[in-house]
Amino acid sequence: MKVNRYPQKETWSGFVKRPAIKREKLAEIVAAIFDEVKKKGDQALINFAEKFDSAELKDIKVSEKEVETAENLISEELKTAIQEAKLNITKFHASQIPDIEKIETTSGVVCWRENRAIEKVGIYIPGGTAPLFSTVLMLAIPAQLAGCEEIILCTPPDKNGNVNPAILYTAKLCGVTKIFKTGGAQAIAAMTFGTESIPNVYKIFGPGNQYVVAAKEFAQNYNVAIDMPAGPSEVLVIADENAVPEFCAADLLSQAEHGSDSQVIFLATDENIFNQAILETQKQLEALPRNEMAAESLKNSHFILMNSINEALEFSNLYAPEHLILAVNNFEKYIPQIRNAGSVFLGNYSCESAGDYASGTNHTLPTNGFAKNYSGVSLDSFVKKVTFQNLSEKGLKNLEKTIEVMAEAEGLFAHKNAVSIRLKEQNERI
Ligand code: HSO
Ligand code: ZN
Repeated sequence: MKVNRYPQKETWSGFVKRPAIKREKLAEIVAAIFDEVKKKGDQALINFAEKFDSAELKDIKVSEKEVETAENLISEELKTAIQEAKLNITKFHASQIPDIEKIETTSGVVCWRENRAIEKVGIYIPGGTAPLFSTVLMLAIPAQLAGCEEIILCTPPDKNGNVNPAILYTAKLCGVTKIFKTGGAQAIAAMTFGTESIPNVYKIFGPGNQYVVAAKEFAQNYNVAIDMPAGPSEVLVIADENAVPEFCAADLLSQAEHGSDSQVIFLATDENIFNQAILETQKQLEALPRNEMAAESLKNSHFILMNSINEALEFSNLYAPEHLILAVNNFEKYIPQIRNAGSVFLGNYSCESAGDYASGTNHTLPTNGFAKNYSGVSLDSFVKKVTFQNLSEKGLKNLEKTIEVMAEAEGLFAHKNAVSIRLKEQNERI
């Protein structure tokens, strides 16, 4: 970890920089994979599963029987936990369904907006070192609440051609309509073009490695939308003299254990808390099963002593963290100053894990500084908003002059005519 005490503001830009990712090579590889999937469909996916996942597959679609079996493979305790989390995530996301409000902008002119679900969405869930079934909850629950008709899920198979049972159980519980054993860029290509088994979708969600990220970017060339640009996971913790160093260390490590490229930043205003948190982080790190990964990620991480909470918040807004933890007294006071952050955790008991799993908020959040211009996934991510309007004859009359003058000034006479032709008779009557 890199330790700094009271750095000058001019040096901050060095701390907020994320490690650069080389992209050019990836684009070529991804384009070739897209090509192959477009040409050969399911067979390409079967071949890629053999090459990249060492799995021999006959069928890429997960069968009903496999889903049923999965239910018996996981403990009752885990099922209960998943159901409990689902309740909270559902409550929070259901509250995002808007009431329709019709607005009369001018007398006789009524405008409103309605949500329409994206009909077909695709969820990508990585396999590998940590099977993130919690991400299934975070994506499938709002998709189902929004009313998406087709919710498909792709995830890579293990060597035996199986999918993690907790992923299957959660997918079924949350209304995923079809599950496929395919991973990496090829899964994204399949959801983009469709294959014999996999339907094409209109929007693709979910985290993944650099190939998946590059593939999601590439998919946008084919009119497919994506949830957001991605980067490694990150947390920024701000601590004052009332923070608990053990808690801060645990929070930093919970993000660091996601991967060797995760970033964690610790900002403290109290020297004592600062020093203790550093020692605690090292101590807790040793006891973690994934400590190699976390240790690697800590190498890119900054522990910085700051002059004040206000200064720490200024730094945080510049960094725009995916997760911001405010382990400070009177946190309410600072809320208005928070500009750029994906999700904020207030007070000593609001750990990031709560939001990662079960409090109700979504854990698919903007990383890599994109909290400056993107929101995390929510119900809105699964809908389009369609506007409606109805003008009575009187309503159009009330806007007649405004529209005609503007249309004429833009030199668009058909636009002007669309109004005058409707009001011709009325104007003659007057
Ligand atoms: N912290 C991750 C989400 C997650 N954590 C899933 C545990 N499981 C998002 O940044
Ligand atoms: Zn996490």
